[in-house]
Amino acid sequence: MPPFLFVLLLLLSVIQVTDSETVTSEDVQKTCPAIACCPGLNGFPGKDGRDGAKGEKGEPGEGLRGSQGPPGKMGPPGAPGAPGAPGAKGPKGDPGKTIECAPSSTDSEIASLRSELERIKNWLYFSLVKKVGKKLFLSSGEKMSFDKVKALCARVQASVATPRNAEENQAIRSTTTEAAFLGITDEVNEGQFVDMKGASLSYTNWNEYEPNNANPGEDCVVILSDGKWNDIPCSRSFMAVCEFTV
Ligand code: FUC
Ligand code: CA
Repeated sequence: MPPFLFVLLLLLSVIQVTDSETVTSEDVQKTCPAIACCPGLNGFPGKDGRDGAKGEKGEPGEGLRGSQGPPGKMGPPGAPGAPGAPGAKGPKGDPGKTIECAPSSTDSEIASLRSELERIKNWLYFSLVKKVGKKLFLSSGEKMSFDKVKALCARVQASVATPRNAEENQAIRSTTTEAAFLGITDEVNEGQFVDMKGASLSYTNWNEYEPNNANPGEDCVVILSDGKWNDIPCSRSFMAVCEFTV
């Protein structure tokens, strides 16, 4: 066979194969050396290039809207409102009933009551009550501690008997035949005897050698049967004598 005929046949067979079969990369690798000399055939696509630069943000999508959520918590109470306007005037009430009033005391009745009161006071002053000026001294006839004497006198709106002069001292002494507490102590400052309001004394009638604070803690004072004073322990029991203001 002549050489040009051989080349012609070879070209024809190659064209037939290209038209009738899909050429794969493998085929190319297998066949390329044989067709490398063949002009006019296109190469295969190259590999994918690198990712491009990030694009601009797109418009919001138009997806489906979700269902409505549950109601929120109740808010705090509001400030109280202004007071309302006064209500309308009510209907007129029923007429009142006439009742019989007790007759007021007559002058003669008042005079009678006053007279009776004076007689009762005389009975009291005759034996129990001693009056000096605007003061009344009265004994309960019982012995008790100083604290109880204070409480008893306070309960009858009086105070513990406190002589301010010899006349009052004699009146107190005559209310009882036994020693009685006086409204005098040195509980706050030992040796400084004061009255129940803390005021210093302008009148005293101490017994000889008294006050001596014997039996440690003699912070209270009693009036003895002869009218003289002695300091004694407040916890001991003596007669209660109160003074009232007329
Ligand atoms: C005197 C008094 C005391 C007590 C005693 C028995 O010493 O001063 O207070 O009464 O006697
Ligand atoms: Ca004493």
